[in-house]
Amino acid sequence: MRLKKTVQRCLFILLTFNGLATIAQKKVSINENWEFSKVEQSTNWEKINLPHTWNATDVIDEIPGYYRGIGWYKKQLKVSFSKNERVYLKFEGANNNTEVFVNGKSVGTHVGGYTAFIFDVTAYLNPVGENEIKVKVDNAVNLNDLPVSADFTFYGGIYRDVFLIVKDELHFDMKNSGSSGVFISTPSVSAKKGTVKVVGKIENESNKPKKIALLTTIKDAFGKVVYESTKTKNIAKNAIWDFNFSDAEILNPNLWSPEQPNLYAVELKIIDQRTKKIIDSSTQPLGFRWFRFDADKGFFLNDKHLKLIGTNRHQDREGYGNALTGDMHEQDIRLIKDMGANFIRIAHYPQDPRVLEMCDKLGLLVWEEIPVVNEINTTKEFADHAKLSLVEMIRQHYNHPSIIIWAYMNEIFATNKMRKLVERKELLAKTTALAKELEKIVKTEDSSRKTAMALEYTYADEYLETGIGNVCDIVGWNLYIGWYQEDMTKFGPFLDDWHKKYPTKSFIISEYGAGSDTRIHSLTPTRYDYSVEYQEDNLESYYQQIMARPFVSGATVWNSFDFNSEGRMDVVPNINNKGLLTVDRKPKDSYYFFKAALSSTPFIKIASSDWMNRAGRAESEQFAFCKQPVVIYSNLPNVELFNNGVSLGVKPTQGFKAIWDVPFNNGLNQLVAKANNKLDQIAINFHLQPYLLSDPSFTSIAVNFGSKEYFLEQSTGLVWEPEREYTEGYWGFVKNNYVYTQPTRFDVKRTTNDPLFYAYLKDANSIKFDVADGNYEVELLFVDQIGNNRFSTLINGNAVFAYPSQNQEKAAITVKAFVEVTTGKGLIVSFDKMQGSPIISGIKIRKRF
Ligand code: GCB
Repeated sequence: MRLKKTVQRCLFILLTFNGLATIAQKKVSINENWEFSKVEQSTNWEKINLPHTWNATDVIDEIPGYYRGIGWYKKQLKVSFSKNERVYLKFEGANNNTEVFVNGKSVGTHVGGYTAFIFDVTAYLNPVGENEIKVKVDNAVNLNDLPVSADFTFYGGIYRDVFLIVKDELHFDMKNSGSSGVFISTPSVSAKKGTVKVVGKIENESNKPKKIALLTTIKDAFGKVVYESTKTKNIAKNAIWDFNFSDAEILNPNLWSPEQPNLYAVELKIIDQRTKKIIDSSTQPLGFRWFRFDADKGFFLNDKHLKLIGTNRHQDREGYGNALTGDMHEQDIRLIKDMGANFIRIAHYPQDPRVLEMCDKLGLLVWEEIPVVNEINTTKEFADHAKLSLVEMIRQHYNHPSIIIWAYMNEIFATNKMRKLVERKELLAKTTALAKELEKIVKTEDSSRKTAMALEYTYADEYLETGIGNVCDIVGWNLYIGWYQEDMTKFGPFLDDWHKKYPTKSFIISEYGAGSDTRIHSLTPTRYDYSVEYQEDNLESYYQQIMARPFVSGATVWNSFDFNSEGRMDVVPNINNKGLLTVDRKPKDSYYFFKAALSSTPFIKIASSDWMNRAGRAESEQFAFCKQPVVIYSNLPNVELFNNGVSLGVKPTQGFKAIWDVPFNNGLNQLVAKANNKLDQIAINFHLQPYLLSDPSFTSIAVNFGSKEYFLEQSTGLVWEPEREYTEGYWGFVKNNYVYTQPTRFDVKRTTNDPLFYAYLKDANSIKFDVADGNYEVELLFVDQIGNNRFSTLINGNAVFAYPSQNQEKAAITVKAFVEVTTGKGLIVSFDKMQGSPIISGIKIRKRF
C-alpha cells in the first residue's frame, strides 16, 4: 500500500525552465508489486518486484536444465492522465518474446531479449480507476530467436526496469525502435571545433495544428551553457516534424577520452507557443571525440595512439540471474574501470542503459553487439530478428559517445562442422549473406562507428572459404591458444602470421582467457588445471604478446566476471570461470595483475589474496619452515617483502611482478610488501607438516587424491594438499607405473567441493601415512558409482567401506573411522579389489590423542 502511494506521488515531477510555465513530465518506474506465475490460470501467484527472472536458482541447482517456457506477470495500476495525453509502457528488457496486455487486450508483442521496447497503451487504459497490466514472457527454445546457441544462460523474465511514461499528445517520437527519438552526432570534430548534429521527429497526435518551439541547449560538464537555439514550427494535426540541424558549433570542446571523459549534455525542449508550456523534453549525452583504426599502428583516439585494453562483460550475478539492479550494473563497470581498462566489449548482447551511461561517464570505449552467436538459423524469421535487434541496439544506444564499434556475429561457424556437407555449404553461404545484410544496416543506421565480428581460430578455414571476415571493418579474434589448444606462446606467432596474410585488416583480440577457481592453487600450473596460478600465467603471457605488437589494436579478456552457463561443466558446475572476478564480484589475483599493468598511479599487491591458507612440508628436521612462491604485482621498479617483520630482500619487478620463495612458518605469516611509499599486507595461515609425520607436532593432514593442485575448502579454509608418491617417514601412495592424468570434470551430487571428489586416484596398491602410534580420526572421500568398480577399503587391515554404496548417482561420499595405531608402522589405507579398479578421492587424518 505504502509503495503504491509513493509511486503516485512521484508520477508528477514538475519542471521549471527559464521562467516558462511548468507542466507535468512523467516517467516513473513501475517495478513494484507485480505478481508472477508460470501458469496464467493459476490461483497461486507469487508476489515479486522487478527486475525478475524465474531462472535465478534453477540454473545453479544440481538438476540439469532450467525452465524454458512461459512466465506470466500481472499488476494493478492506477494511471491519471488527461484526454490530450498519451500513456506508454517502456520495457528495458524482457527475455525473450513478450506480449503485453492491458485490461485483457493485447497491446503488442516484442521479439528479442536484450533491447528495449515501448507500447502506446493510451487506448487500452481506464483513465479513472484500476487497470490490469499483464505480460506474457517466453524463453522457450525457439531456433528463430537470438541466439540459437551460446555459452551463457538465457534467463527468462522481465529482468530490466519497466517505466510508465505519460506525455502530451505532441511529443518526441515514441515509435522509433524503443529509442529516445532524438539522435545526436558530431559530423565534424577536432580539438578546435565540434559540430553537433541533432536529428529527430516530433509527432503531433492531436487533431489540431500546433505551433511549437524546439529549444536546444548544450551544456558542458559543469552545467555551463555553450549553445542555445530556438527553432519554431507549425506542425499540422496528426503530422510529424522531421528536424535535422547541425548549426551547433562548439569551439575548443573539452574532448572525451578514457582519461578525461568530458561529457556534454544536449537538452531539447518542446514549447507550446500558445501556452508557453514545456510539453516534452529529452536530455542526451554528448562527447567530442574522433577515432580511427590503422592496420599497422593500431587505434587512435583524438589523434593519439591508444591501445584498447579491457574486458568482456556478461550481465548475470550469483543469486540474481540476469535481474540486476542499476547499482549492480554500475558497480561492475566501476570495477572494470578501476582495474585500469579503457575498453569494454559488451558481450554477447546489448545491456542495461546504466551500463552505457557509466561507460560514458567513467570513460570506457565500447564494443557492443547483438546475440548472433555460434550459428545462424537459415530462416527468414531468424534473419529478421537479427536485423530488428541490430536496429534497436543502434537506435537505443546511438547517443553514447563511448561506443565505437557495433558488432553482429560471434564465432559464427562454431557448429557448422557438425552438420552434413550439403547443409554446411548452404549454411556458410547464408551466414555470409546475412553478415552482408547486417553490415549494410549498420552503415545505413550509423556510419560514424566501425563494424566488427568475432572470429575463432578453429574455424579459420570457413572464414577464408567465405571471406566473411572481410565483410566488417574490424576483425575480432577469440583466441584461447594455451587453453583450448596447447601452448600459449603460439598466440603471438599466430597474430604475426595473420597480420602478414591480411596486412590491411585491423583487429582486436575480442576474447582470451583461462578458467580459474579461487579454491584451486598450484605450484606447477598447467593448462586446464583451473588454478588461479595458471590463469595468471596465461593472462600475463597474452598481455605481453599483445603489447609487443602495435598492429594489435586492442584486447578484451574473457571475462570480467565468472558467469552462469547452465550446462557447462568447468570446476563449478554451471559456471564459466574465466572471470577476473568471481560471480559474487571478488577480485581474483589476476585482476590485480591488470591493475598493476594498467594503473597510472603507483600500485602494489601481494597476489595471494585467494591463497591465504596454505600447507606444506618442513624443509628438513632442522628447518621448521616450508618455501613456497609468493607473487607481488606492482608497477613500481623495486619491491621489498617482509615476513613477520623480517626482510626477505628487495627485488626488481619484471612484467609488473616479482616472485619470492617465502619461507613460511607454521601459523600466521604476516607478509608486507613495500615499494616507495606504497605498502600492501596480507596474513597467510600456513599449516606446516613436520618433516617426519611421526613428529609430535603433527596434528592433521588432508589430501586431494587424483590432483596436482591444492584445494581450499571455502567454508573452513581447510587445505587439501595435492597427492604425492610415498617416501619413507612421510606419506603418499604406493602405485606401480604412476603416470598422472588430469581428471575428467563432472557434476558431483551432494557437494559443492566438486574438484575434490571428481579427481581420484585409481589402482593404488596402498596409501601410507607414517604417523606415530596414537588415536586418529580418518575420513575417506569417494565419488560413488564410477564405472563398475567394486572394492573394499581397509585401514590397517580392517575393512571400513564397501564401494559402491547404494547410491544410484555420482555423489560425494565421506566415511569416517576412528583408528588406534599401535604397531609403530603408521596408518595404511589399502584396497581389496573385486571388480574394476579401486578409486579414492581424498583422505583426511586428524590426531585425536
Ligand atoms: C568463446 C565464446 C564465449 C565463451 C568462451 C569460452 O569463444 O565467444 O561465449 O564463453 O569462448 O569460455 O569458451
